[in-house]
Amino acid sequence: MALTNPENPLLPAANRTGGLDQDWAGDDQDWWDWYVTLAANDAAPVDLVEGPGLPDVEPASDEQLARELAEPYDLDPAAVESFARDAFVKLPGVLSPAVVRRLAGRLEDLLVAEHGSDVAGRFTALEQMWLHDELMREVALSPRIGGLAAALLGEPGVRIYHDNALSKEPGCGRTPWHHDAEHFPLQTTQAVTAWMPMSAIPGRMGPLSFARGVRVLDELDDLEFDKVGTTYDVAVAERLTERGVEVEAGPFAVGEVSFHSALCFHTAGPNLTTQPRRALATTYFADGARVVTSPTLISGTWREFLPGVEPGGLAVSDLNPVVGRRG
Ligand SMILES: O=C(O)CCC(=O)C(=O)O
Repeated sequence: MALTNPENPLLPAANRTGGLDQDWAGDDQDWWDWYVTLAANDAAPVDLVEGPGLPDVEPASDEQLARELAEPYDLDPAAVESFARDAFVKLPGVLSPAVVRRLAGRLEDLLVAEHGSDVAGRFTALEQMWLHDELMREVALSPRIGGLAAALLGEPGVRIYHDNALSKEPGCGRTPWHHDAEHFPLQTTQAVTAWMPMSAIPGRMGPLSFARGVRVLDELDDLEFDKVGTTYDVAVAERLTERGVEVEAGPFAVGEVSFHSALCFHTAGPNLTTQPRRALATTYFADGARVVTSPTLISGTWREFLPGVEPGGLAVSDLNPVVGRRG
């Protein structure tokens, strides 16, 4: 059911008047707390079931982790074609269970340190972990992951926009339908996010789900973003159904990583398990891109990710090294 609150209490007071063409007035966690209110959810309460747990293996050592994240992935040319056609691809075995186990442990520590443990039902996030945590730095600057981003986009070099931890806590509802071209304030759509689950993610835990097709945006272009309620999310879902757009909503295996382009419409279901649904998500964009001239509040705290870069400027700062090169 679509909801339109004339005032969304999670929208910062400074953003309540006016349209989208304004800077986000809160911090990154405020953004996520607001953003998930834009998703429609079934009203009926559902019992939470046990999650899959973390991979049942010894965590990787520092050396194992660094070696694996530096090694190129053997990318099947068919996967490059399907990314170009579908706007996303899910790749098996990008991370070993031991590396996932090690990262999941570190992520737990970082999230608890930032948000505490009383977070049931929320979507808790962390950004720019790579600036202060060695393991997260290995992931964000990984030649393996960055190389995949460059190869899938067909770009000689890609820069990091930001890293992210996305923890959909037990009982948290859906992530609204969206595409990232309006989230990243970039003049290019040559941008991609690697979404790296920190466990297996079965259907009831809210795996990231993708509308298949690089031209899906053409079907949805006329729909108006709703900054206070769920009308946009509902309208996208209805339109996708009407137009027969296929949605890939399958589970993720341990070590499987998805890459979705800025053009890809995606959503995620609620987390109906007792385990947090956690993923690391790193976004890359084509070297040479510029920032749009009018970033919107949907771009959240973008200035933290491109410090010193002004609207219209070249998207380059000390925090945006080139991390991926096409092999
Ligand atoms: O993790 C989620 O539920 C949403 C993530 C997302 O939208 C993204 O990484 O682009």
